[in-house]
Amino acid sequence: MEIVIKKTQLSIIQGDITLEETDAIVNAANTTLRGGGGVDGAIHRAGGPTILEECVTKYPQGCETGGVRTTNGGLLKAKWIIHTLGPIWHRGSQNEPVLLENSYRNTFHQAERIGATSISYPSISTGIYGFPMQKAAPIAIETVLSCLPSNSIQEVHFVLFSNRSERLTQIGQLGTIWKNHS
Ligand code: AR6
Repeated sequence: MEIVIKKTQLSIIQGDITLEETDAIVNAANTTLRGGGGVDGAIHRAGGPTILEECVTKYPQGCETGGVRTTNGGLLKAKWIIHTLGPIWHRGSQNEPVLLENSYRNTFHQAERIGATSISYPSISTGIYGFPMQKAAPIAIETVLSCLPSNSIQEVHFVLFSNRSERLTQIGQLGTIWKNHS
């Protein structure tokens, strides 16, 4: 599923983000930036040790919720990994939607700053961090849309890895929002 809004092409893709060929891919990391499970583990495994090396040397303090830290893409096709820390879901009691928005917005603007023309997002916080997919999907798309038009980003991929029903939920939500914007 894809659509062009304000000259940027947005696509929903099913697959493994480590195979993406966009300039930048976003990592749903943790506060230490030392790797972990989920998409974080997959990126470090596929990208090799230079990603962790740069995290350790450049970012000894790790990352705060909603923050961004950029490293090389190692063995991946992407030039850059933009690591962000999404919020842990506490039933919505700790400002999680706004923190998730910050992750999407800050990674998008960081991609623009480093001169990326394309970016791939995983579904931040919806795995181990427990953010409900139905709530996260509209935040993801609305926040990226609010960053458009962009001087540099021509392509945005939302890469979904999850099982079929979650995927359909997200695609349905994104589709509705897209319709309202087109
Ligand atoms: N490609 C695309 N999406 C993926 C991939 C992949 N290869 N692998 C998993 N996903 P999660 P979080 C999806 O748990 O919730 C880590 O341990 C997955 O299906 O990776 O932000 C970090 O170090 C889900 O929809 O990230 C942190 O400790 C989405 O990516 C913690 O997990 C996000 O799931 C962060 O938790």
